[in-house]
Amino acid sequence: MKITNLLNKKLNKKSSSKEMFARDILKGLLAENKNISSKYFYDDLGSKIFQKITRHKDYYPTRKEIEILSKNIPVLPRIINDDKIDIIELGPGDGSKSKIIIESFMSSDYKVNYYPIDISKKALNLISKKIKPNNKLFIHGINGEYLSGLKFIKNKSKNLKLVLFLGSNIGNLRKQQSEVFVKNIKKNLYKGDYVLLGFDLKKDIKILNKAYNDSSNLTKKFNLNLLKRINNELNGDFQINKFEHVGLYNPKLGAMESYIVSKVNQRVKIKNLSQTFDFKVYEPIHLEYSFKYSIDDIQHLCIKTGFTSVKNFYDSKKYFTDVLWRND
Ligand code: AVJ
Repeated sequence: MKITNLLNKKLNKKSSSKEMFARDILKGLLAENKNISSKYFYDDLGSKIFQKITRHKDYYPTRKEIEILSKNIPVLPRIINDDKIDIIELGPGDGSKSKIIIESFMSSDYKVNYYPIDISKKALNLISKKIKPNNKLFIHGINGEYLSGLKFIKNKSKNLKLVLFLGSNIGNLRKQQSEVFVKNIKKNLYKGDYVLLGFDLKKDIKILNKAYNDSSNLTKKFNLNLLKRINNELNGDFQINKFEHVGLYNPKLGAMESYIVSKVNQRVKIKNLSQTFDFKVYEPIHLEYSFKYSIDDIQHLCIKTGFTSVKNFYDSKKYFTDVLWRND
């Protein structure tokens, strides 16, 4: 698989991303309401734990989305109705969903160019093991930010495009941010191109709570791994067992939120930040929003961003939806 590196080559990449991590942690832990961005979950161990979460019985989104894709995606090649396509995936994960989509286009005799875009080179290597090129399938990994990857591909090829942003990754963005993000996707497409977006739907709160507080404590491990990451990369001395994980649904926001809560009054030192941080007993650190959408919320986003809704695909329980929009 060909890989293009769009990350800043002038700077030493490792040190610059590490510096950004340090800056963000310092800012987040000095804030009035302590917080750490969920984008930092995915170091090597974090990505592995997330993989396990996606296969756990309490975490329905991945299973439901695979059900949707397996059942419905065979109609996509007919709806799109061409003989070649650029499939661009923002954050391909382990490639199991991508594979279903690519194969359905290939069996409809399309020539497919598949462009997975990921900030992590490791993620791209995983994809190159899982999905192999052939005479109908060309694969070109883009190591970089989503939007710079999209722009690069737009300049390179005028083929009809289908952008995949699956797994309800959009749920990590606040409503305002998601609007900006989808508008930016649109700017990097031509007229007639498509996007397929995965949204987790609003549902019974008990089901949500189970999914984000799984019975094997994988989510807890996933969240607390952030403290481990700070210990490893920034020389922190967090005692992980003195913190607890809390996942809860905020009905006003329509989002699952996760927090780490200090179990005791304590002081933590982070050497590389030359700083100590005081935690009061029961003081929270906010980690993640996972926004849940109603059909109306999704329709609203579609209209606001100027796309045309083509079709919504659902699993049998309507827990999740993948929506197909066209850039008219
Ligand atoms: C990867 C953002 C889709 O919000 O469900 C899983 C991350 N957090 N369990 C989600 C996550 C806790 C996941 N996304």
